[in-house]
Amino acid sequence: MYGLYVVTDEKLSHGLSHTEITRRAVAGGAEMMQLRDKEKSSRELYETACEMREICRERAVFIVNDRLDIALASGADGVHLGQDDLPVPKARRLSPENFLIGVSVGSVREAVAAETAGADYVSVSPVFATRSKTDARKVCGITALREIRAAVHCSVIGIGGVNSGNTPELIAAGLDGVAVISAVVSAPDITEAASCLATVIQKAKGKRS
Ligand code: TZP
Ligand code: MG
Repeated sequence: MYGLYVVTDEKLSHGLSHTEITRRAVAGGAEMMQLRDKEKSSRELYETACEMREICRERAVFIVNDRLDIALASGADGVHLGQDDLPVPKARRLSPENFLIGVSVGSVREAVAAETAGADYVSVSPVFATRSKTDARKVCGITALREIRAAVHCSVIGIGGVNSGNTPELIAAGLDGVAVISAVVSAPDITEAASCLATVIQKAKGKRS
């Protein structure tokens, strides 16, 4: 878990659906997939989540962004919450055993708070500048990322402007994995891009141990 974490986005996929992105990314070695869509109706999201649930079964961890209701209804493995979403303890109380809860954080204070509240992982967000999220907060950078890594015991991933070029330095800084949209979702060949990035992560983890 946590190696390559691909977040779906139909606006950046040159016409491919969430499910098609998922099929291709999982075939390339994505270990985690997140359904992220701020526009679909609840019914549409639910139906997409159910399809992604099936594609990921036994092959990748399936997470839903923002919507705990959709995550629970579709049988997802977890939910990813931002600072303005449901509080972690409330989400935890409503969730089954072993359900994963991830939280976006931008500082040591937020990371410690998320861990204390019961998050399974925190996502340092955005690590680098990104054009994929219009309302992204201030860039954290590698120094803050190291401080966050040192401050919590839970899994830590990074998102925002991550690609195969900067992944080695992120993994060397102690990240458990990296989350990406455009580096995989916008690539001409999603499976190949996922496979390349998964290999870069594996190699970088190998150098660490
Ligand atoms: N959260 C923080 S940055 C971001 C999200 C969803 C977008 C990441 O996209 P990309 O294309 O990998 O920079
Ligand atoms: Mg959110």
